[in-house]
Amino acid sequence: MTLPLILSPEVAAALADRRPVVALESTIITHGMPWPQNVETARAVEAAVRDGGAVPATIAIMGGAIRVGLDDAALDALGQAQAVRKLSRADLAHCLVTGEMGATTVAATMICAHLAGIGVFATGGIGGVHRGAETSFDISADLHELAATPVTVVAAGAKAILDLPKTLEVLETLGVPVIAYGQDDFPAFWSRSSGMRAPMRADDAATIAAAHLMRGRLGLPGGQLVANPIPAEAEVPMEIIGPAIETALAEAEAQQIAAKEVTPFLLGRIVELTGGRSLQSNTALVLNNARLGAAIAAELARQAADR
Ligand code: PSU
Ligand code: MN
Repeated sequence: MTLPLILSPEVAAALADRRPVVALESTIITHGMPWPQNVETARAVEAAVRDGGAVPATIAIMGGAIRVGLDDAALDALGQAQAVRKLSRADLAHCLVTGEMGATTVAATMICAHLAGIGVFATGGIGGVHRGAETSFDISADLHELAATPVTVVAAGAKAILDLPKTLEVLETLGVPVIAYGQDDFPAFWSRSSGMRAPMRADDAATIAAAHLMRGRLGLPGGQLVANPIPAEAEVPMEIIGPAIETALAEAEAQQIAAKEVTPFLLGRIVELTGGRSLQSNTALVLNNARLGAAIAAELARQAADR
Protein backbone atom coordinates (compact mmCIF):
# COMPACT_ATOMS: atom_id res chain seq x y z
CA MET A 1 0.00 0.00 0.00
CA THR A 2 1.29 3.45 -0.83
CA LEU A 3 1.50 6.32 1.59
CA PRO A 4 -1.56 8.60 1.31
CA LEU A 5 0.62 11.67 0.80
CA ILE A 6 -0.18 14.30 -1.83
CA LEU A 7 2.32 17.09 -2.41
CA SER A 8 1.21 20.18 -4.31
CA PRO A 9 3.10 20.57 -7.60
CA GLU A 10 4.97 23.59 -6.19
CA VAL A 11 6.06 21.75 -3.02
CA ALA A 12 6.99 18.61 -4.95
CA ALA A 13 9.17 20.62 -7.35
CA ALA A 14 10.91 22.48 -4.53
CA LEU A 15 11.67 19.28 -2.62
CA ALA A 16 12.92 17.52 -5.75
CA ASP A 17 15.31 20.43 -6.41
CA ARG A 18 16.30 20.59 -2.70
CA ARG A 19 15.08 24.15 -2.46
CA PRO A 20 13.92 25.53 0.94
CA VAL A 21 10.41 24.56 2.10
CA VAL A 22 8.63 25.56 5.32
CA ALA A 23 5.77 23.44 6.69
CA LEU A 24 2.75 25.24 8.22
CA GLU A 25 0.04 23.75 10.43
CA SER A 26 -3.73 23.88 9.96
CA THR A 27 -5.12 23.65 13.51
CA ILE A 28 -4.20 27.29 13.96
CA ILE A 29 -6.59 27.94 11.02
CA THR A 30 -9.50 25.77 12.18
CA HIS A 31 -9.22 25.88 15.97
CA GLY A 32 -6.86 28.76 16.72
CA MET A 33 -8.40 31.76 14.95
CA PRO A 34 -11.91 32.78 13.82
CA TRP A 35 -12.96 33.06 10.17
CA PRO A 36 -12.12 35.12 8.11
CA GLN A 37 -8.95 36.23 9.94
CA ASN A 38 -7.80 32.60 9.97
CA VAL A 39 -7.66 32.34 6.17
CA GLU A 40 -6.31 35.88 5.74
CA THR A 41 -3.54 35.08 8.21
CA ALA A 42 -2.81 31.74 6.56
CA ARG A 43 -2.36 33.49 3.18
CA ALA A 44 -0.21 36.25 4.71
CA VAL A 45 1.96 33.60 6.41
CA GLU A 46 2.44 31.79 3.10
CA ALA A 47 3.42 35.12 1.50
CA ALA A 48 5.94 35.79 4.31
CA VAL A 49 7.54 32.38 3.69
CA ARG A 50 7.78 33.21 -0.03
CA ASP A 51 9.29 36.63 0.71
CA GLY A 52 11.93 34.78 2.72
CA GLY A 53 12.84 32.71 -0.34
CA ALA A 54 11.14 29.45 0.65
CA VAL A 55 8.06 27.55 -0.51
CA PRO A 56 5.19 27.31 2.02
CA ALA A 57 3.63 23.89 2.62
CA THR A 58 0.41 24.14 4.64
CA ILE A 59 -0.60 20.67 5.80
CA ALA A 60 -4.09 19.21 6.36
CA ILE A 61 -5.95 15.92 5.94
CA MET A 62 -8.52 15.94 3.14
CA GLY A 63 -10.22 13.13 1.25
CA GLY A 64 -8.25 10.42 2.99
CA ALA A 65 -4.85 11.90 2.17
CA ILE A 66 -2.20 14.04 3.79
CA ARG A 67 -2.16 17.18 1.66
CA VAL A 68 1.14 19.07 1.77
CA GLY A 69 0.69 22.47 0.14
CA LEU A 70 -2.91 23.68 -0.18
CA ASP A 71 -4.39 25.63 -3.09
CA ASP A 72 -6.76 28.57 -2.55
CA ALA A 73 -9.91 26.44 -2.70
CA ALA A 74 -8.60 23.94 -0.14
CA LEU A 75 -7.54 26.72 2.23
CA ASP A 76 -10.98 28.37 1.97
CA ALA A 77 -12.78 25.07 2.54
CA LEU A 78 -10.68 24.37 5.60
CA GLY A 79 -11.09 27.87 7.02
CA GLN A 80 -14.88 27.84 6.73
CA ALA A 81 -15.73 24.20 7.49
CA GLN A 82 -17.67 23.62 10.68
CA ALA A 83 -16.67 20.09 11.64
CA VAL A 84 -12.95 19.77 11.10
CA ARG A 85 -11.19 17.30 13.38
CA LYS A 86 -8.25 18.45 15.44
CA LEU A 87 -5.54 15.86 14.83
CA SER A 88 -2.60 14.98 16.97
CA ARG A 89 -0.37 11.88 16.63
CA ALA A 90 -3.12 9.62 18.01
CA ASP A 91 -5.79 10.76 15.54
CA LEU A 92 -3.93 10.86 12.25
CA ALA A 93 -4.38 7.30 10.96
CA HIS A 94 -8.03 7.06 12.01
CA CYS A 95 -8.89 10.32 10.23
CA LEU A 96 -7.12 9.21 7.05
CA VAL A 97 -9.17 6.00 7.07
CA THR A 98 -12.56 7.65 7.69
CA GLY A 99 -11.94 10.32 5.04
CA GLU A 100 -12.97 13.19 7.30
CA MET A 101 -11.41 16.62 7.03
CA GLY A 102 -8.71 17.08 9.65
CA ALA A 103 -6.47 19.90 10.81
CA THR A 104 -3.00 19.05 11.98
CA THR A 105 -1.65 20.26 15.33
CA VAL A 106 2.04 20.88 15.89
CA ALA A 107 2.53 17.16 16.64
CA ALA A 108 0.67 15.91 13.55
CA THR A 109 2.23 18.58 11.30
CA MET A 110 5.71 17.47 12.40
CA ILE A 111 4.88 13.86 11.49
CA CYS A 112 3.51 14.83 8.06
CA ALA A 113 6.33 17.29 7.33
CA HIS A 114 8.90 14.59 8.09
CA LEU A 115 7.09 12.09 5.84
CA ALA A 116 7.25 14.67 3.05
CA GLY A 117 10.94 15.36 3.66
CA ILE A 118 10.51 18.87 5.14
CA GLY A 119 12.81 19.80 8.04
CA VAL A 120 11.44 23.18 9.16
CA PHE A 121 7.99 24.15 10.40
CA ALA A 122 6.74 27.57 11.52
CA THR A 123 3.70 28.19 13.72
CA GLY A 124 2.40 30.46 16.49
CA GLY A 125 2.58 28.65 19.79
CA ILE A 126 3.10 25.03 20.78
CA GLY A 127 0.98 23.03 23.18
CA GLY A 128 2.54 22.37 26.57
CA VAL A 129 1.90 21.47 30.17
CA HIS A 130 -1.41 22.97 31.27
CA ARG A 131 -1.83 24.71 34.58
CA GLY A 132 -3.15 22.16 37.07
CA ALA A 133 -1.52 19.29 35.15
CA GLU A 134 -0.57 17.74 38.49
CA THR A 135 -4.23 16.71 38.79
CA SER A 136 -5.53 16.84 35.17
CA PHE A 137 -2.43 15.18 33.58
CA ASP A 138 -3.03 17.53 30.61
CA ILE A 139 0.30 17.63 28.79
CA SER A 140 0.24 18.28 25.05
CA ALA A 141 1.45 15.50 22.77
CA ASP A 142 3.40 18.28 20.99
CA LEU A 143 6.13 17.95 23.63
CA HIS A 144 6.59 14.23 22.99
CA GLU A 145 6.57 14.80 19.25
CA LEU A 146 9.42 17.28 19.59
CA ALA A 147 11.34 14.46 21.26
CA ALA A 148 10.51 11.95 18.52
CA THR A 149 10.42 13.59 15.10
CA PRO A 150 13.35 15.45 13.50
CA VAL A 151 11.71 18.74 12.53
CA THR A 152 12.83 22.19 13.72
CA VAL A 153 9.75 24.06 14.96
CA VAL A 154 9.70 27.86 15.10
CA ALA A 155 7.16 29.21 17.63
CA ALA A 156 6.81 32.32 19.80
CA GLY A 157 7.33 30.22 22.92
CA ALA A 158 4.22 28.98 24.68
CA LYS A 159 1.12 30.81 25.84
CA ALA A 160 0.69 31.93 29.42
CA ILE A 161 -2.49 29.81 29.51
CA LEU A 162 0.05 27.04 30.15
CA ASP A 163 2.35 26.36 33.06
CA LEU A 164 5.58 27.61 31.47
CA PRO A 165 8.07 26.39 34.11
CA LYS A 166 6.58 22.87 33.91
CA THR A 167 6.57 23.03 30.10
CA LEU A 168 10.30 23.82 30.09
CA GLU A 169 10.97 21.05 32.64
CA VAL A 170 9.20 18.46 30.49
CA LEU A 171 11.07 19.60 27.37
CA GLU A 172 14.33 19.23 29.27
CA THR A 173 13.37 15.75 30.50
CA LEU A 174 12.49 14.72 26.95
CA GLY A 175 15.81 15.99 25.62
CA VAL A 176 14.32 18.66 23.37
CA PRO A 177 16.63 21.58 22.60
CA VAL A 178 14.86 24.85 23.40
CA ILE A 179 16.65 27.69 21.64
CA ALA A 180 15.66 31.32 22.17
CA TYR A 181 16.28 33.42 19.09
CA GLY A 182 18.26 36.62 19.59
CA GLN A 183 17.79 36.87 23.35
CA ASP A 184 18.42 34.93 26.56
CA ASP A 185 14.85 34.68 27.82
CA PHE A 186 12.22 32.15 26.82
CA PRO A 187 9.43 34.19 25.18
CA ALA A 188 5.80 33.84 26.31
CA PHE A 189 3.81 34.24 23.09
CA TRP A 190 2.16 37.65 23.63
CA SER A 191 5.19 38.86 25.62
CA ARG A 192 8.83 38.89 24.57
CA SER A 193 9.85 37.45 27.91
CA SER A 194 8.41 34.81 30.22
CA GLY A 195 10.80 35.90 32.97
CA MET A 196 12.63 32.59 32.55
CA ARG A 197 15.87 31.99 30.72
CA ALA A 198 15.79 29.63 27.78
CA PRO A 199 18.25 26.74 28.00
CA MET A 200 19.99 27.84 24.76
CA ARG A 201 20.30 30.88 22.56
CA ALA A 202 21.03 31.40 18.86
CA ASP A 203 21.49 34.72 17.10
CA ASP A 204 21.30 33.54 13.50
CA ALA A 205 19.51 31.05 11.30
CA ALA A 206 22.79 29.42 10.25
CA THR A 207 23.50 28.15 13.77
CA ILE A 208 19.99 26.71 14.11
CA ALA A 209 20.28 24.94 10.74
CA ALA A 210 23.75 23.62 11.61
CA ALA A 211 22.47 22.25 14.93
CA HIS A 212 19.57 20.56 13.12
CA LEU A 213 22.01 18.83 10.75
CA MET A 214 24.37 17.96 13.61
CA ARG A 215 21.55 16.23 15.49
CA GLY A 216 20.93 14.12 12.41
CA ARG A 217 24.61 13.19 12.21
CA LEU A 218 24.57 12.20 15.88
CA GLY A 219 21.59 9.96 15.18
CA LEU A 220 19.45 11.77 17.73
CA PRO A 221 15.72 11.43 17.20
CA GLY A 222 13.50 14.46 17.69
CA GLY A 223 13.57 18.07 16.65
CA GLN A 224 14.39 21.48 18.03
CA LEU A 225 12.11 24.15 19.44
CA VAL A 226 13.13 27.63 18.30
CA ALA A 227 11.47 30.22 20.51
CA ASN A 228 11.22 33.46 18.54
CA PRO A 229 10.04 36.50 20.55
CA ILE A 230 7.06 38.50 19.26
CA PRO A 231 8.05 41.87 17.69
CA ALA A 232 8.07 44.52 20.44
CA GLU A 233 5.40 46.67 18.76
CA ALA A 234 2.96 43.72 18.71
CA GLU A 235 3.24 42.71 22.39
CA VAL A 236 0.03 42.64 24.44
CA PRO A 237 0.51 44.32 27.83
CA MET A 238 0.13 42.02 30.85
CA GLU A 239 -2.72 44.13 32.28
CA ILE A 240 -4.79 43.25 29.20
CA ILE A 241 -3.80 39.63 28.64
CA GLY A 242 -3.48 38.58 32.31
CA PRO A 243 -7.14 39.05 33.33
CA ALA A 244 -8.34 37.53 30.03
CA ILE A 245 -6.28 34.40 30.71
CA GLU A 246 -7.57 34.12 34.28
CA THR A 247 -11.20 34.52 33.17
CA ALA A 248 -10.84 31.99 30.34
CA LEU A 249 -9.19 29.44 32.67
CA ALA A 250 -11.94 29.87 35.29
CA GLU A 251 -14.64 29.40 32.64
CA ALA A 252 -12.94 26.27 31.29
CA GLU A 253 -12.92 24.80 34.78
CA ALA A 254 -16.54 25.75 35.52
CA GLN A 255 -17.67 24.22 32.22
CA GLN A 256 -15.50 21.13 32.73
CA ILE A 257 -13.76 21.56 29.39
CA ALA A 258 -11.29 18.69 28.97
CA ALA A 259 -8.86 16.92 26.62
CA LYS A 260 -8.63 18.30 23.05
CA GLU A 261 -11.21 20.99 23.72
CA VAL A 262 -9.12 22.83 26.31
CA THR A 263 -6.70 24.70 24.05
CA PRO A 264 -9.27 25.78 21.39
CA PHE A 265 -11.68 26.89 24.13
CA LEU A 266 -9.06 29.05 25.85
CA LEU A 267 -7.75 30.53 22.58
CA GLY A 268 -11.28 31.44 21.44
CA ARG A 269 -12.29 33.01 24.74
CA ILE A 270 -9.11 35.08 25.00
CA VAL A 271 -9.74 36.58 21.54
CA GLU A 272 -13.28 37.51 22.66
CA LEU A 273 -12.21 38.80 26.08
CA THR A 274 -9.51 41.06 24.60
CA GLY A 275 -11.87 42.38 21.92
CA GLY A 276 -9.66 40.98 19.17
CA ARG A 277 -6.47 42.56 20.54
CA SER A 278 -4.83 39.17 21.11
CA LEU A 279 -5.65 38.15 17.54
CA GLN A 280 -3.67 41.03 15.99
CA SER A 281 -0.64 40.04 18.04
CA ASN A 282 -1.12 36.40 17.15
CA THR A 283 -1.02 37.32 13.46
CA ALA A 284 2.10 39.47 13.89
CA LEU A 285 4.02 36.74 15.70
CA VAL A 286 3.11 34.00 13.22
CA LEU A 287 4.37 36.21 10.37
CA ASN A 288 7.56 36.81 12.31
CA ASN A 289 7.98 33.06 12.80
CA ALA A 290 7.32 32.40 9.11
CA ARG A 291 10.17 34.76 8.18
CA LEU A 292 12.58 33.05 10.56
CA GLY A 293 11.39 29.62 9.38
CA ALA A 294 12.18 30.63 5.80
CA ALA A 295 15.66 31.81 6.80
CA ILE A 296 16.37 28.52 8.62
CA ALA A 297 15.05 26.48 5.68
CA ALA A 298 17.28 28.47 3.30
CA GLU A 299 20.32 27.79 5.51
CA LEU A 300 19.39 24.12 5.81
CA ALA A 301 19.24 23.80 2.03
CA ARG A 302 22.55 25.65 1.61
CA GLN A 303 24.43 23.71 4.32
CA ALA A 304 23.06 20.33 3.24
CA ALA A 305 24.26 21.04 -0.32
CA ASP A 306 27.75 21.96 0.97
CA ARG A 307 28.31 18.63 2.67
N1 PSU B 1 -1.19 27.25 20.97
C1 PSU B 1 -1.40 28.40 20.34
N2 PSU B 1 -2.10 28.41 19.19
C2 PSU B 1 -2.56 27.24 18.62
C3 PSU B 1 -2.31 26.01 19.29
C4 PSU B 1 -1.61 26.07 20.46
O1 PSU B 1 -0.98 29.44 20.82
O2 PSU B 1 -3.21 27.28 17.55
C5 PSU B 1 -2.76 24.72 18.66
C6 PSU B 1 -1.59 24.05 17.92
O3 PSU B 1 -2.08 23.36 16.80
C7 PSU B 1 -1.07 23.07 18.95
C8 PSU B 1 -2.35 22.62 19.60
O4 PSU B 1 -0.33 22.00 18.41
O5 PSU B 1 -3.14 23.80 19.69
C9 PSU B 1 -2.13 22.00 20.96
O6 PSU B 1 -3.29 21.41 21.42
P1 PSU B 1 -3.27 20.50 22.75
O7 PSU B 1 -2.96 21.46 23.86
O8 PSU B 1 -4.65 19.92 22.83
O9 PSU B 1 -2.20 19.48 22.54
MN1 MN C 1 -4.23 18.47 26.13
